[in-house]
Amino acid sequence: MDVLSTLNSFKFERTLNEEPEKKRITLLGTFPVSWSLTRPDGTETRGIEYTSKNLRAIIRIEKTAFAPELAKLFFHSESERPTIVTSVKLIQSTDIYSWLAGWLSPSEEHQRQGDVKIDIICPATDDHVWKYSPQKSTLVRETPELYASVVRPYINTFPPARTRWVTKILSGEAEQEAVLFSSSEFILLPDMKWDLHTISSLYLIAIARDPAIHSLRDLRLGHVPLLKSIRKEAYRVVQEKWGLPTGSLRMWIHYQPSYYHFHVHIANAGYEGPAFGMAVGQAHLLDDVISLLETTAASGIDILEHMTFTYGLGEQHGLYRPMIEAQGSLVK
Ligand code: M7G
Repeated sequence: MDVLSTLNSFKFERTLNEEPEKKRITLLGTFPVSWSLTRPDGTETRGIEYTSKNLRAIIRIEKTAFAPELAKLFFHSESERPTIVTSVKLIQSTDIYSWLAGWLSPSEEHQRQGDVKIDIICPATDDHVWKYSPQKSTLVRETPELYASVVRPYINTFPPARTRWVTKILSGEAEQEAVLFSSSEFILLPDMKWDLHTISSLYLIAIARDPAIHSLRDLRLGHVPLLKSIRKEAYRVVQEKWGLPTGSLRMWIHYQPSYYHFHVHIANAGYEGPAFGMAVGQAHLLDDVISLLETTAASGIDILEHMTFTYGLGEQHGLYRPMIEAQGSLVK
């Protein structure tokens, strides 16, 4: 089935989240079992064969940023090229101020990146539905004891399917044409959040090969060479491929992450805000983590194992209830 026919077979159920400030909307619905998409390498991803029911799916639609090279194509200019604004309507005009609604043509340049980026998760689990639903966040303090009694058992409940996308990338089964760097320690590739065009919102992910590192909590002094290698190779790649200099990247680690297979988020330093997973408490700068591990090395303490971490949890997060109940008596 071609991509458009697949998309059109989506049966809308309800809007999960509206985020006008991010020009994004998230929908819940279903795809028929015959759902399939052809990947860039020609292989197919399809619905699960053994189910006879429709597949629950989440679709996120986000307006893409304007590429800088589009600027000259907005209206008639010295260039012979056609403009990309094909229709306009005046909304209002007062004094020296006027505002209009405009419609863009699918010009060649414009088509390259698309008007919208559409993310599909199919079949979507309950965890996905909770993750993409709007919810109030509460701060919790995770002591090493709470990690051992609440968080670690929570991580252990995850079936391998939860990180199957990671193992597929690491084994070479998925996204191979996109890989930017690969070594015996980690793999570097574009994050699915990136539209692959807009350099100002460049977003890469480095995934460690060692499945024993579940999160920030598991990092030890022995992992510093891995962390430094991620930092070095990320800078080398973005310099060679996109001409971005040292200092142009922000690299961070989420705690809590959604996926407990260690990875580092790498984004253009100019791309920031809590909406992009950089909230205080959630995002830990890679540089700071390296420094923390090195500075405390002499004391012989595995610092990240012994720290108390404070972070926000959405009320639908799997850890929310157990953490709130367990920490109640500990908050002083
Ligand atoms: P996280 O900190 O575990 O959770 O990061 P978050 O999603 O709450 O940030 C996982 C990162 O992996 C996110 O930045 C995702 O966008 C990215 N990601 C997730 N999946 C399922 C894929 C995928 O299949 N391919 C790629 N390239 N990136 C993914």
